[in-house]
Amino acid sequence: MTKSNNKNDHSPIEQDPNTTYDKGPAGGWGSLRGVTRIFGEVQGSTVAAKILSRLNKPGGVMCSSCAWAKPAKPSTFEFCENGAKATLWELDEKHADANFFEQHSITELKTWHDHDLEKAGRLSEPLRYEADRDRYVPVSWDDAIKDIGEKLAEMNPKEAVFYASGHAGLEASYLYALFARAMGHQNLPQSSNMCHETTSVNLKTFVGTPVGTCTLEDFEHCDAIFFFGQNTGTNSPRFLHTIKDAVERGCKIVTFNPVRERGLIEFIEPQNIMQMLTNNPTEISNKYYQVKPGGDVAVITGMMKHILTREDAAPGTILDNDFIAAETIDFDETVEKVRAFDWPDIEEESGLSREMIEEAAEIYIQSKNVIGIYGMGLTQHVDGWLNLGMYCNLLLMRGNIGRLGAGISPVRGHSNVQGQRTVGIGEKSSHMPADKLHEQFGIDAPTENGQNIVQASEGVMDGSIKAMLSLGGNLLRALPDRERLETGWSNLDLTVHIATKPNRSHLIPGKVSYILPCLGRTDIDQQQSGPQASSMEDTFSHIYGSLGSAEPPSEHVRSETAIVAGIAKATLPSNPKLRWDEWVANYDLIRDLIAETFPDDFSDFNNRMTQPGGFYRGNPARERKWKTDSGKAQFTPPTTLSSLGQHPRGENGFTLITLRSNDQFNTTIYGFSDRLRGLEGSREIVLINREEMARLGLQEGQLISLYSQVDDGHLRQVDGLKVTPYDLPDGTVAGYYPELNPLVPLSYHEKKSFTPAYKGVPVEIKQ
Ligand SMILES: Nc1nc2c(c(=O)[nH]1)N[C@H]1C(S)=C(S)[C@@H](COP(=O)(O)OP(=O)(O)OC[C@H]3O[C@@H](n4cnc5c(=O)[nH]c(N)nc54)[C@H](O)[C@@H]3O)O[C@H]1N2
Ligand SMILES: Nc1nc2c(c(=O)[nH]1)N[C@H]1C(S)=C(S)[C@@H](COP(=O)(O)OP(=O)(O)OC[C@H]3O[C@@H](n4cnc5c(=O)[nH]c(N)nc54)[C@H](O)[C@@H]3O)O[C@H]1N2
Ligand SMILES: [Mo]
Repeated sequence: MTKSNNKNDHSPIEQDPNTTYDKGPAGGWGSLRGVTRIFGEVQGSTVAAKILSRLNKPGGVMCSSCAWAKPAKPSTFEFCENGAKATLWELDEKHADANFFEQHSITELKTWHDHDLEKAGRLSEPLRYEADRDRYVPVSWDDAIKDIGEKLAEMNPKEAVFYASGHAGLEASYLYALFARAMGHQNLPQSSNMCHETTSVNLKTFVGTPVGTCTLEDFEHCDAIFFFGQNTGTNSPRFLHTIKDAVERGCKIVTFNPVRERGLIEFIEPQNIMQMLTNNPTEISNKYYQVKPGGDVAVITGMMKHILTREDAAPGTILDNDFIAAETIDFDETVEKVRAFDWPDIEEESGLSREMIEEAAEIYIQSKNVIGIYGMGLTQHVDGWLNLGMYCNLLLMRGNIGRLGAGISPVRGHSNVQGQRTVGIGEKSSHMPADKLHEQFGIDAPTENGQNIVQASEGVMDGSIKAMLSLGGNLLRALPDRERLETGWSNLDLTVHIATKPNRSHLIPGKVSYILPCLGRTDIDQQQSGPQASSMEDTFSHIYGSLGSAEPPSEHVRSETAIVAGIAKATLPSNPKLRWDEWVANYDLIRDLIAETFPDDFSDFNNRMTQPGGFYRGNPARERKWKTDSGKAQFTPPTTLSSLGQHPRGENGFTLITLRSNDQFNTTIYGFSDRLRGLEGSREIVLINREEMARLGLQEGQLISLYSQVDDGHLRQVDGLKVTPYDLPDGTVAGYYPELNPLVPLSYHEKKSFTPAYKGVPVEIKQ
């Protein structure tokens, strides 16, 4: 049962001899080869090379890949393999223009792979769907905007949904959030609804802030970093430099993950000539435990039991009792519940031995300052709230929240996903203060909350939603229940995509459908008052300006800010306080508005956004100001040992985790090389361990089908998946997102925040 790694400090972590692995570490030469390949594919130029050299530096472009920090003192190349891929992908010299859409019907494009669709190049003129011709055809901006505005104005505002993927800058995002509320709805779902909504809702309950409490500085002072369900090497590779520095200072790294992710095992810094030439990686995790999916609650329960036993033996030496008494509530009830769980159940649910869990707890106890990192491995579960509650419990026991070198630290996804929320994109009234909107613009925003992405998708399927605007993103790939959603989507009265590249969602047009091509972050954004900067917020609540320097793909491409403002102006009755044209002419004015609406976060915004390292908008929990209902930090009594929820997983039942490869950014598939996992060539695969293969009589390379086990009257199935042996816990299968999304039921989501439970899908294998 307990087949996980359990090695002594920094002895190399052994690989399962039965599994094929690339021998290369994260970073290193492999990462350079990855960048070179994309450079060739998109016909990269000297302009592209120049933009890369300024990436994530003051005055340059802020990377459109992940939300990791942009340090005040950047290194020579402050970008990673995946940041370079995202940047080059946007700087594509090829164009998906009117000619392209003339040559290829929608029916034909639907047979294309996601990779090839985006590879067609940058969208370069506005397009309108013509059903008779089964094609998108060119349309003038004036006609497009006028038609969209008229249709939205005629509609009951509550029937419209404005989705935002976390790309667009704070300026466009603020206008989008303002537009929805001025129109009369708050249906403003965002990509974080599929991602860290579990964080936004539950961290707020536990410690009073919807975002992490750490900053980059903490990583210079921590003694241990725990990683639960975050894949640094693939999803936030620049973080590896920070971890490497911490390791070299003696900081301990402890990882819980069902998959042995290369980046958390060893890393070669591509900028370190000696390391590159000697091929001598830094070992990252001191301990790596292959927990069962959903088993993290059990792990932390076990760790807490051990900590309590140690405190019992020497009272006052292990827990931070003063902190617990002064700053927290519900500690006693939590302790009672933790003590009531038995070790055999903890071992069963976690897939780890008591010895392993106690060993991890000892590292925690021996470390003065501890940071708790997490990602989708904790948030995308039915009881994700309990994962976070338990993680906070663990940290609060020793006062590891709200002091230097310690804290709870979710690693956010899209480069501005956190910032979009800060400036009002979100379905709740609390996301944008109604009194300010009234004061600034004479608008009466709706008082009832709007719809999150799960609710909005239900509305698309049952016909109660009529229009869908997408500011970036690819919902029909990213969401669960693909087939049913596509049917509902094609019945929408209006679909509008503001996008940089074609994708699958564009190919399911509503009755009236537009694709509006927008500038990317690398492009020069020329407006009346000159070239405009935009801004974004990172995972540590720092805000930076970003300035594009590439020629836009064509003169017909507009900025997201201009497109949003244009549609707003065409939709809303005239209001002298909504000065859309003036704002588009000069984004400084938009930043002034943001500072007025959110004075605590954005005072003096225009001046501060050029500060190296960005400006910090602060975090109350970091200062032990708990903005919770009780005014204290909240302990959470565990109610169960697993975060998987109550679905049947019988003899043939497996828990499916959906993974990202090193060669994708969400639904954007750069290629078919998952180098860090040693998986090449195909994404239509299912990973499973050899013992389980033998038990089921499966052969390597055999094609099988996966079926969803959620029995709600809908058949969910994906065929043609190649069996691929891989070192995973028993009872677990893994495969790629978005290919396996048809298996995830929309109703299968985190209980409090509605985040789809993409990491714990009950499935069955059929041969
Ligand atoms: N290159 C690249 N970078 C990206 C993205 C991308 O697609 N590509 N996407 C961006 C976005 S939007 C986001 S939100 C982030 C996502 O980044 P992450 O938060 O790292 O998300 P995932 O890669 O989906 O999953 C993280 C890890 O969770 C593990 N895991 C699965 N189930 C469990 C579990 O039950 N318990 C534990 N402990 N671990 C589990 C998986 O094995 C995986 O290693 O990355 C961002 N950065
Ligand atoms: N099974 C499974 N499903 C998942 C996940 C999972 O782990 N497993 N992860 C979930 C997560 S964490 C997330 S965040 C969602 C992601 O869901 P989305 O945010 O909806 O998807 P993306 O793939 O990030 O969007 C890609 C598209 O954005 C457009 N784009 C790129 N850059 C720009 C830009 O600068 N401006 C504009 N306007 N458009 C741009 C391009 O047209 C591109 O095709 O998926 C979720 N789905
Ligand atoms: Mo995400």
